[in-house]
Amino acid sequence: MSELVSLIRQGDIAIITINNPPVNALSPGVPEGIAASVESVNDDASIKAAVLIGGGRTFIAGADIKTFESMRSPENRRGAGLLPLLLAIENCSKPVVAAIHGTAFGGGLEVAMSCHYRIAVPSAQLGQPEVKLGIIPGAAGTQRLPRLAGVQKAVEMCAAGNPVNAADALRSGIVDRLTEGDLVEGATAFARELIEKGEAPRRTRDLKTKLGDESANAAIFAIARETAKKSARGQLAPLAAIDAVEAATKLSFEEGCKRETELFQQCLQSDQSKGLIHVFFGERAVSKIPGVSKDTRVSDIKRAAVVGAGTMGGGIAMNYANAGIPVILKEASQEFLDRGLATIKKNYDTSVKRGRFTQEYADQRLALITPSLTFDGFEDCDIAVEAVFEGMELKKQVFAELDKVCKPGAVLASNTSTLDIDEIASVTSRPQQVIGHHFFSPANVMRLLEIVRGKATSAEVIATSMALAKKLKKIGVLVGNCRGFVGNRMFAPYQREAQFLVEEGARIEQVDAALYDWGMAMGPLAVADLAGLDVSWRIRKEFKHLEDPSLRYPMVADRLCEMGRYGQKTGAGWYRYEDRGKGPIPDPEVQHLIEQFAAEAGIKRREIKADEIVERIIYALVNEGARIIEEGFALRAVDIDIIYVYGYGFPAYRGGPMFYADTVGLKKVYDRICDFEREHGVLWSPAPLLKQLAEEGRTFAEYDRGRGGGN
Ligand code: 3H9
Repeated sequence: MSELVSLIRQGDIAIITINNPPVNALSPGVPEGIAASVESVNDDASIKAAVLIGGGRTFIAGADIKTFESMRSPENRRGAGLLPLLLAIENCSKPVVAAIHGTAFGGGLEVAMSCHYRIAVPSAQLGQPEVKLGIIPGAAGTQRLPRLAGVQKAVEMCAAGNPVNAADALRSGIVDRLTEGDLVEGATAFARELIEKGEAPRRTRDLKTKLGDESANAAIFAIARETAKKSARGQLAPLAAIDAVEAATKLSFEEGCKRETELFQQCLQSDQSKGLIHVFFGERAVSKIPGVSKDTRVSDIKRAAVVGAGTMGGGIAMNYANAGIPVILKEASQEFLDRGLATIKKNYDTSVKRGRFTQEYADQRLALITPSLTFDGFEDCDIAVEAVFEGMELKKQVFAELDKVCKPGAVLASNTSTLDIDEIASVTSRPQQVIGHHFFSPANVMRLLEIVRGKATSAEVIATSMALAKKLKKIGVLVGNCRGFVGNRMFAPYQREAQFLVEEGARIEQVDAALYDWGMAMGPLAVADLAGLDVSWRIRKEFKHLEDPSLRYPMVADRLCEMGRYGQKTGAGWYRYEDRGKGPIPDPEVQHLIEQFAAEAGIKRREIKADEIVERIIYALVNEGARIIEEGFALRAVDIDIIYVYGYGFPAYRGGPMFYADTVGLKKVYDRICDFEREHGVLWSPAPLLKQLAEEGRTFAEYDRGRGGGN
């Protein structure tokens, strides 16, 4: 039929195959190809049934997300022509069987549901993940799914966006049968049965029995809305998806589709969908590194070693174990080793209790971790990760030792969050093998891995680290070797502004609430308490000699540390903590301390509104981010966005700090930063790149594209 969609015949059954690698997205040409094939099936009297299948590794993974930008324009607002295609499939006069392997996601599941029957292999995944892109199903998914799977299931799948496996899909009625053997054979056998039984096409849109009754549905929708408000705080699409499924229960199929299209378009036009789609492509863009190609050699990491069994080291060892890689965990003393192992065990126990892992799985993972007080066995490891206390001298000692004991090709990685990788590498005979692997706490949970290249780090070690990140189920982002690298370098002015604001008159909890309500996972001062105020205090002391004494300095955090208030771990920091797991409690003693300090420093206190709090704190990120891009320590603006979304709790629906600045408009952001410079001085001097882009009327995304990167 076409290159993208082919039709072959097996006797009186037509096999329609979609060939649009890698994921058979419904790109231009694919819907047209399917429509033409269906027409042939209708027109050819000798064809009695059809099978629709995906070529390669999957069924259809959805609409082509790259086309969404053009779908935002007013002339293209009818759901990319998919609704008529699906009606054409459903109206086919011969039974059409969807044969599903890999993923039937989004528009892919919508296509499958417009077929009259569905058969899947047991490993298939089916889902309506659109809310993860800030949109809702736009080709009748919210209308057909409740007719097949019932209202409860449809609401869950459309509002949360999580896929179901084939067994679940069978139980809930989304697929009609599973086949263990060859999918084409299974599907043609199914089609043959339908022909022999003389089954007429069964149109999903005509099914009504699972649409439930109004009072039971009302409870389902009310609970779903409550859940979505909590689990997808601030997001529009999950609520819109629930509205659309509700429409399926109250309106005719045609009217329901109209309502779905309206809601789909509202979501598609939102900044939230732009932000989430930016993050979807960004996650993939960060793996593209100039100078590292598909041909760059990647070492297979089969055995690992971690030095340091503290919070970070233990979490890192768990990552390796969870990926099935045996790992030695080395500590200097039995006491620290026992403590580290006890924490690891507790983490696994918690996961078992919460139902994330079975006991057997947890036991297997734990057995992959070999505790040790010596470097014995390091000679067989393909990587050694140093995760000791954050201090240059100690790190150098460890690397000198690793250089002696590790085999020549081994990767030597440091988990430092701020220290100079080149200085660390200088004590080894192989700086090309040395790299930063900066994990984020808790290391077994947070998805970001900042991969820090030193000046000598080889392309092979970078490629190996990127591939390893994937294996560890992390998102690896390559950054350059500057103080704090990308994430923590930007976090310093972010924290600084939060502290200046409390000195200037905002309450601690007001600063945190402003950022939380704006979408951050936690407020900045609550985060500081969680991370431990002593950690950044130690780093500030290490770099004190580099500070310019004429610049304003946030004093209160140092004062809190001097008082032994290190945050949650000592029961007091910016807040007080009474019980572990209970929230922070505002502490009048700290408030008093701040007021006293402000008076001594001559800072005039005033009322500060939430908008200003957000601007001061978020624009501080943007300004530093722009400097980092210009200085080349981040490859692209999108790399910074991914770092902040996956490492710092930045709301994905705002796309990351640099993308968010694009949505506000760089001129507006730049002007505001100039205001701040006038009010607060040189710490706010605008980054030259920001100034340049603002003056040229461009965005960071355009800047990325102009340099051949980004989305
Ligand atoms: C939708 O369907 C809306 C409908 O209701 C209709 C409305 C009218 N489009 O992830 P990978 C690219 S919304 C375009 O590395 P994996 C991806 O960028 C859609 N491109 O592979 C990458 O490109 P590159 C609902 C897509 O095996 C390459 O394919 N569907 C799309 O790790 C390989 O991808 C979804 O949200 C796409 N739909 O994972 C599913 N999908 O090589 C989104 C992928 O240049 N996709 N690409 O970097 C996924 O979740 C994963 O890609 C999948 C495969 C699990 C399928």
